[in-house]
Parts: sequence; C-alpha cells; structure tokens
Amino acid sequence: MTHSLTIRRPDDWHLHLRDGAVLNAVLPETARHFARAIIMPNLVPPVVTGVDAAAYRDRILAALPDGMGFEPLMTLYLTEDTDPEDVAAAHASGLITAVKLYPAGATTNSASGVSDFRKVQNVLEKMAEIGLPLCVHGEVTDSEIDIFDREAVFIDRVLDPIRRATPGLRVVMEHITTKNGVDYVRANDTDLGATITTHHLIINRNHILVGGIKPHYYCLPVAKREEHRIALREAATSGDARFFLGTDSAPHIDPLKENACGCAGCFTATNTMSCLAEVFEQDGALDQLEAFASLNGPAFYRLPVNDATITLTKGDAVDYPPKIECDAGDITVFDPGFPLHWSVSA
Ligand code: OTD
Ligand code: ZN
Ligand code: ZN
Repeated sequence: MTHSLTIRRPDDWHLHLRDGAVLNAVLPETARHFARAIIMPNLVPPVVTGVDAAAYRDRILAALPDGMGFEPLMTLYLTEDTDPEDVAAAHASGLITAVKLYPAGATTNSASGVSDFRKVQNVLEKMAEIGLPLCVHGEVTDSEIDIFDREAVFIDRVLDPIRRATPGLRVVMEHITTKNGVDYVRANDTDLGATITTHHLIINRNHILVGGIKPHYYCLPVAKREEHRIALREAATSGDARFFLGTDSAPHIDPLKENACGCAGCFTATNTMSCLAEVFEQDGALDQLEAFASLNGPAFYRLPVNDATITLTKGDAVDYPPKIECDAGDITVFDPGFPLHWSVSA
C-alpha cells in the first residue's frame, strides 16, 4: 500500500480569486499547494482589456503573503467588443495565458458575456493564429433548455460549430460535468482539452438535493447524474493528457450561499489536493494523480512543468478548517462527505 507520494507541484487551471477582502483570504489557500493558476476574469466589472489584467495581476501579487511563491496566469473576459489587437498585444507581452468565453448569463458575473458568437469570430481567428487558448464555459443559456442538459446542448449547438469555423483554435472546455463532455474531448484532436473540478469528481446531483438542499454543493455547471460523475472519474484518472485539474474554486461568503437565492460556487482551494488523493486512491489510480494535477495542464498550455514538488502522506484523518475567515464574512470549505487521510507538505 502506498503511504507517501511525491509529485511535481500542481497547478490549478481554473480558479476564482476575486478581489479585496476575499482575495486576501483565499489566495494563501491556493498558493500553499499550487505553483500557478489560471485566474478567472469574472470580477465586477470584468477583466476585459490588457490594462485591466495587468492591474488585477498586481493586486493579486500584492495580496500574496511574504514567503509564498505563486504565479497568476491571467485571462481576459471575451465580450462582443473585445479588440483582437489588444488580445494579441497582451499575449505577446506575456501578460495573458488565455481568453475566457462566457455565454451571456451562464454563470456568476457573466452578464457581459457573448450573445452573438459571430461578433467574436475576428478575435477567435486572431487567437488561432497566435496559438492563444480559449477557455470556454460550455452551457447554453436559453431558458427553454433544461439546466441539466445545457452542457450537452452547448457542445452541439455552439462549441462544435465554433471549432469547425476556426481551424487551429485551441480550446479548453472548462469544468466538464457530463459524459457528453468527456466523449467530445476523446473524439477530437490535441487542440481540445478539458478541465475537471475536484467537486464534480465527488458529488452528483443527489448530494445537492436529497435530505435537504445543500447550498454549498450548488455550483454551475450544476452536478449531474451519477453516470456522469463516473465518466469524469474515469477521464481524470485515465492519464489521458487532454484532461487536467481546474478546481473552479469559487468563494462566496456564507450569507450569499445560505440564502433564498444562493450564489453558485464551491470553495475547494483549502482541501483540493487531499480530496484528489482520496479520489485517486479510491479508484486505484494514485499513480495518475501527478499527470492530472501537475503534468497534463502545462503540456496543453505549452508551459514547463514545475520543478518543485509536494508530498502527500497518508495517515490519520486530516484536519482542515470548515470555514475560512474573511473580513467580508466566513467562507465555507467544501465538505467531500468522507474523511480525508492525505496531508500535503511542500
Ligand atoms: N461556477 N461559480 C462561479 C463560477 C463558476 O462557471 C464557473 O466557472 C463563480 O462564483 O464565479 C460557479 O458555480
Ligand atoms: Zn464556468
Ligand atoms: Zn469558474
């Protein structure tokens, strides 16, 4: 039996850090274990231009406690007014690592997202030309489409047409939640990858709704049926280089989650690596954890892997705080529903 596992330091290829008091509270939770993260641009107002991204990166670095190393990989929020030349300049200077596509209204702070995909075709073509990846929140927003079907319908109606119209565009399907998403990635070439969150490997829709509504398990895309969770587990633990970790750790203070109209998002930064070690061990795939968390993402983004390592050690149940304190209010840490035995050391 494996009791200790040393892997390259992981990266988080999809992370929400927010701003202000929440940024200060959550940044150390990620930086403790992760070397880099793709930083989501859905602030209010969103990070739209290179100037916005540079200022946000400065605020993140200023919030980093002394002695902690962490590299934020910035993204721009794609709008119908995005200027392809601004995107190209931000990429050329090394400021941004990806551009993020939100269908308007799909998730938290996505009101400025795209409604008419033809209006961003010029940006997508520029990105294909310069090799800049597009990160996609893959859900349609049409009110007549059932929320549990929105990812599958997006693949057929939006994603596949965009990819056909834009040869060479490198796309990351963010936080896939369905077998349809897994199958679509598997059926395509190396220009397509997908992130998978920690929580979608652990919860299905019953966890949200059976025995009382659990607001801290509510996120978007919403967790689906068990068969989909199993497909995600198979993809994540398979070693297939097209699948990699993007936690989508999305903090909201408790009063906004435990609310008659609660915000979407699971905050997993604190215990993600312990959760993943448990998941991969359950599936007899501890030997694939490094690929999923530390190798496949850099390969897709064409970045070097990290030189540093972390060590996961199995022992008595790991203590982690149930909530992170924040000047704006407490933030509840994801509860996987089973004890965690793998502690992380640098
Ligand atoms: N999903 N919450 C948020 C974003 C994500 O779709 C996402 O990436 C958020 O709060 O920013 C969520 O449930
Ligand atoms: Zn999203
Ligand atoms: Zn997200």
